[in-house]
Amino acid sequence: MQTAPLDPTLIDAFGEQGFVIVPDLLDSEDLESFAPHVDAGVARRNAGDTREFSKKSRYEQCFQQCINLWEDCPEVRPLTFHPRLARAAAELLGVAGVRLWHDQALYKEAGGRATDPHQDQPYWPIRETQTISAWIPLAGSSLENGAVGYVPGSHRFGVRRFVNIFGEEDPYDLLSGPEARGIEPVFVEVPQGSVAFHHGLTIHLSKPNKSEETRRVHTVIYFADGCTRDSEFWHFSVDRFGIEVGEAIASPATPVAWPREAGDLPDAPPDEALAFGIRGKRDDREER
Ligand SMILES: O=C(O)CCC(=O)C(=O)O
Repeated sequence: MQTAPLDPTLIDAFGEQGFVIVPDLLDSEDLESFAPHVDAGVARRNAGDTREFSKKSRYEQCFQQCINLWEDCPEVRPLTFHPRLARAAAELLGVAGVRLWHDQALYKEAGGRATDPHQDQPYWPIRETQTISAWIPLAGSSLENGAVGYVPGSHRFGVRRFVNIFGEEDPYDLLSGPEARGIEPVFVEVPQGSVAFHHGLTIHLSKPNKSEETRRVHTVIYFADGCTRDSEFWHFSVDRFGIEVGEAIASPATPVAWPREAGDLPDAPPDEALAFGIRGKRDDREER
């Protein structure tokens, strides 16, 4: 598969704003063929959950979060390791290579609540801040169905604050605190095939889903190859393979995504028991 370099104006915009929408990065036909497999993975992970929506936790009402689908859904693997996504991530970060931190489906059900403002990086024990997420709406996102909003430039504010958005209490509000500097988030609609990238330190949130359909999104989180572990903070992306504090994060849990030969997909790690982030739900964690 051919990949092309990104338009430099997109790279500049990402550097300035901490987020950017890359238009038409993926083919709609490709997404249409991947989408049923992501749907199937999400359905399988949630099989047996017969609760009414109103009985779910505050966190579960934000979205169904299914981590590391690439490991147990081989049909999703080519999407997670799609060379156009990974190359774009490396170019936006300005690095030669990136590894997968983890992927995750974020399915916001009809009636799903807003995702509270947060930064991603404080959930990860990665010292360096060369981290980026690709947010891929399988059928597009709209202001009605749970569009994401980003506080422009917030990745450069010097803020790295843990916000527990997954508990039962209203979390600390990053937007009304001093951290966001009073700057309003910019909400973006992402058409099918386009991909929204945000930096790990960008303050972001999403709108509730007021539509009748689930907002179906797959995401892929990357970090620059060479990044190191910064703390004992437990995380399935490092602890499954015994990456020690200070060591470079490199193991079968976090394979190189770019550069990588087209069609060369990594094998899933062997330890299935911890593979899916079951112990890694963010609401189980202590505040750092
Ligand atoms: O999909 C959402 O509602 C929020 C997305 C998000 O927090 C993320 O991709 O880091």
